[in-house]
Amino acid sequence: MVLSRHIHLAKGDITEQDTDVVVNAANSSLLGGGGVDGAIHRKGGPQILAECRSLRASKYGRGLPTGQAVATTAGRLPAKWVVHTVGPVWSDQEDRSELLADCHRNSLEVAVSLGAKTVAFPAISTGIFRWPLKSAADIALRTVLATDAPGIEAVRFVLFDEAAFAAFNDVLTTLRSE
Ligand code: AR6
Repeated sequence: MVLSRHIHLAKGDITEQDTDVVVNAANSSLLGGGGVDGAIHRKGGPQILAECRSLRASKYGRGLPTGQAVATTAGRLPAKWVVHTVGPVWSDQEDRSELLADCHRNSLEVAVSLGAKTVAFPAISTGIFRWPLKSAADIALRTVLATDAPGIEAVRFVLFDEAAFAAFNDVLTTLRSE
């Protein structure tokens, strides 16, 4: 595996990141929720929700499909843009890994189209959507490393707690030794 892109792991809160883009683990309604989504709307203020509502009205009347990504400005957050993506809900009946990979690929593609240089991701789907941490870390890191994203210089995974940080750190250490 080519480790050309700078990947950093940080423990912390995605709403405090000063990267050009922060990625939101949204739901298809784009109208907010708990977890990362709740924190981004709470701290970012009403402008983000207003833009999400107009995206619903103009382009995504049926909601943003799982795996897709779309940008708004970042309101009062330190970032310039929020890229909202919808992770898959974990299933032990069906392999939805490609949808989780799509979230990362499509978020990077949107970030490239915005001219962003730096992107922060949370551990998409690992909270309310119940995806096991180690598996999510494996998919997220492999996908970001393998995606051609011209102009993106650094990607930061912002992990909220010790368990998430440890899972991403273990996987990244393994990938770096492959
Ligand atoms: N900064 C960074 N990571 C966080 C933060 C934060 N402020 N808050 C939580 N996490 P989740 P999902 C971690 O539930 O699983 C919403 O209702 C959290 O510990 O935010 O993709 C949406 O509207 C976990 O590791 O996202 C959807 O309905 C990770 O971020 C649904 O939840 C993701 O947890 C999406 O669920």
